[in-house]
Amino acid sequence: MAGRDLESTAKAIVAKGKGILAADESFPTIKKRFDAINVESCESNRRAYRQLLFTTRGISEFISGVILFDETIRQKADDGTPFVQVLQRQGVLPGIKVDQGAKPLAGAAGEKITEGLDGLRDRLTEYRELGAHFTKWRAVITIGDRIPSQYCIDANAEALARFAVLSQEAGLVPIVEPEVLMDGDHTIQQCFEATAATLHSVFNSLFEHRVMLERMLLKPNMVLSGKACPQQANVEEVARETVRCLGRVVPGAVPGIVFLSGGQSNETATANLNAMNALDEVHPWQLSFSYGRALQDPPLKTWRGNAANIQRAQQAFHHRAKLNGAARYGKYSVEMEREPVAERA
Ligand code: 5MM
Repeated sequence: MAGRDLESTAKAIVAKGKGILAADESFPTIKKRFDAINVESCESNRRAYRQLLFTTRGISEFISGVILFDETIRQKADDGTPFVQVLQRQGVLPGIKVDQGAKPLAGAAGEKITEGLDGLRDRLTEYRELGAHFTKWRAVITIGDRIPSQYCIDANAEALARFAVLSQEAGLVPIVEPEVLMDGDHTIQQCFEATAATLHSVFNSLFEHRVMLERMLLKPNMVLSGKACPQQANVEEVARETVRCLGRVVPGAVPGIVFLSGGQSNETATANLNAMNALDEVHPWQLSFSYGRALQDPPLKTWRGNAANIQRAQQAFHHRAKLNGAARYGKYSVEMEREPVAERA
């Protein structure tokens, strides 16, 4: 029964036309985002900002789930309603980031390992009681001079698999996020190779750790040229190479792939997802989004910590979610970027 529930939850998260809002920025990351708009990163500002996002009317048409941070899953709206309930009333599933960040990997200069396995079983039980339906763990893989090493890839894959099987044991759908960073001057081909090697190792570990693939989701990077690569692959190439890479290594039992945006512009992240869904080829998984920056940039920059801007910020968030919803069908166009934004109270 629990198994069947997890399968339906995983499928509901990647329902047609919908994707995930990643609002799980840890303290250092949200501080970086707030610094950019000159807003102090204190508990009340973080609560006010997350409330703005979660109370945007009509988001459940395009957003199926929200990934929360430990502080956020315990916070309440102005009227005392826990955020978890605010989301549930909207018809949006609350999830939780359970990793404790990427730290330097001993013995591997320039590479990282994600921590957070100690005590995870107990934390998962608590998150489940707080109302979470799914979990997320991010591993970071860097492309550079003779990296990523197989050692780094395998160590992260092992941790991802331990996280995933513990989540399923706790009745939570794990979102497995191995991110190959787009920082650097590598080519799209180098990204393809690093992504394929990473996913190969991740699925090997998931299998060895007895993770049920039907009850999980994968959150990978797209296959892209490095940010500083002089030869930037275009949208069609990114779509083709990403789907070709995933086709080699992601088993068909996985119900959905929810891409991270990874520092792409809002428009590019939407256009790339759209191009993948518009491809004239059959694949077994739903191709969706789990964007942080590419969904939050417009509302964040509109809000700027001023309560008078909340309504316009919510309109900006709703519009960005709607465009990504269209990209789920391959029906997004650049002209939609300029369409008038609907009034919502
Ligand atoms: C890669 O980051 C994830 C997706 O966000 P983007 O679409 O902006 O790339 C995101 O869920 C990420 O895990 C959090 O935003 C940041 O987590 P930390 O723990 O680094 O603050």
